[in-house]
This record gives sequence, structure tokens and C-alpha cells, in this order.
Amino acid sequence: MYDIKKWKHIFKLDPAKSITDAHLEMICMSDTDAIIIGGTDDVTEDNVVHLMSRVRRYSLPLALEISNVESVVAGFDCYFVPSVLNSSNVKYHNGILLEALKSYGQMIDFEEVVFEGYVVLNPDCKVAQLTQAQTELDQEDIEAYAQMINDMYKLPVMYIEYSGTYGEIEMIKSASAMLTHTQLFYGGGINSLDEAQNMAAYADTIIVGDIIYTDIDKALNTVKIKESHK
Ligand code: 1GP
Repeated sequence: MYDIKKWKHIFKLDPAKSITDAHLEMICMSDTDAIIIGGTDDVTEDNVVHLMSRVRRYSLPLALEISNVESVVAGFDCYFVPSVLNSSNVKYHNGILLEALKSYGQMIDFEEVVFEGYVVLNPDCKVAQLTQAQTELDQEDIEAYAQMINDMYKLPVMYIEYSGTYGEIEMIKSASAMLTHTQLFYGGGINSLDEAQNMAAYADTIIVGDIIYTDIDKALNTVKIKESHK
């Protein structure tokens, strides 16, 4: 198992989107710490296996962020399991997990599983809509979620998800101030090195997704945050 605490930068690839071999090579040969395969819509066993086998040509760590039980496949280095804590639907807290454990609990190697306490803050993103997330949160709320995750649930990762839009730095700062053990992931709308650096000042790990599919050079540029951490 890799030490995810050391990961500063992660590219997230969506199995439902297409990427050329050339662009995939640039992503995998960049100085990023890991690749996560994950998405919200149209994530299937087929497209996960297909993308996994393409990324496996390269030697970097590869994780699956589980979106539905049907698309879980063996062969990843680790599995991120999200629980959307500000969802108003219990299914997205622990309902899917309960069904998954009933079916596959015996087969799971829990050493490979990383539980993520998700807080989704962009009301317009697909994951907010799917999970019916209560996104109208202020700094006090995010601090309380951070405390819940760090001090009560004691989860390894808190993921502040602004998918598709660049988040409010004060929210990341407030969460970060409460975390003593939990690693803070930030994802959403990072399109430049500047934006990556601003978030990386408070988040332990930044996740870059969409821009891979719209401007590969800008995506690659975000990896330079690692130079300031060396
Ligand atoms: C999405 O947090 C990731 O789950 C990254 O967000 O796609 O907006 O970069 P973007």
C-alpha cells in the first residue's frame, strides 16, 4: 500500500470521458503522485476496466474512487470510498456501503480501502445533485464537519468537493485549521498553477480533473506545485 499522506497532487480521470493515448501518456508521465479513476455518471465495469488497463502501462499509483458497487473491479492499488456527509439522503452516507458489505464484505482487503468524508459545496455539480447535498454551508459548518471527520469519525481523508468550479479559499482554510490527523483533499475548478498553489497552501492534496479534457497543457502545469513542496 502506498503512503497516500505523501500525495500532494492527483489527477482524476473520468472513465466515462475519452482521452487520447498521447494525452494519457502526458498525464501519467508527469510528476503527479497518483491517478484516481472516478466519476459520477455512466461509470461502468467496462469503462473502468478499460481505463485501468490503459493507465497500468505506467508505473504510478492507481486508485479507484468507488461510485457504484457494479463498477468495482480488482487490480487497483487502493480504493477510495466516499461518504457524502452533507447529503440529505442516507444512501450516500452509508446505504450503498451497507449493501456492498453485505455482498462483498468477506472479500474486501481493508488495508487497501481509504474512507473519505466528503463535503460537496458546488450546488450545480452532478455529485451534489445526485446525492441531494446541502451545499449552503458557512465556515462554522465546515469547521464542524472537519471536527466530525477528524475527531469523531477519525477518517483518514476529508474531501472538500467543488467539482467544476473553483472553491472559496476561506472554506478550505477553516477546514484545514481543524484537522490534526485527517488529510485534506481539495478538488474543483483548478485550471492553473496559481489556483493549484492557493489551494495547496491549505489542502494537503489537490485533485485536478476537468481541465485534463479541455486544456492538457494547463492541466500539466498544475503539477508544478510539487516543486514548491520538495
Ligand atoms: C472532481 O474534485 C475533482 O471530483 C476535480 O474537480 O473536475 O473541477 O477539476 P474538477
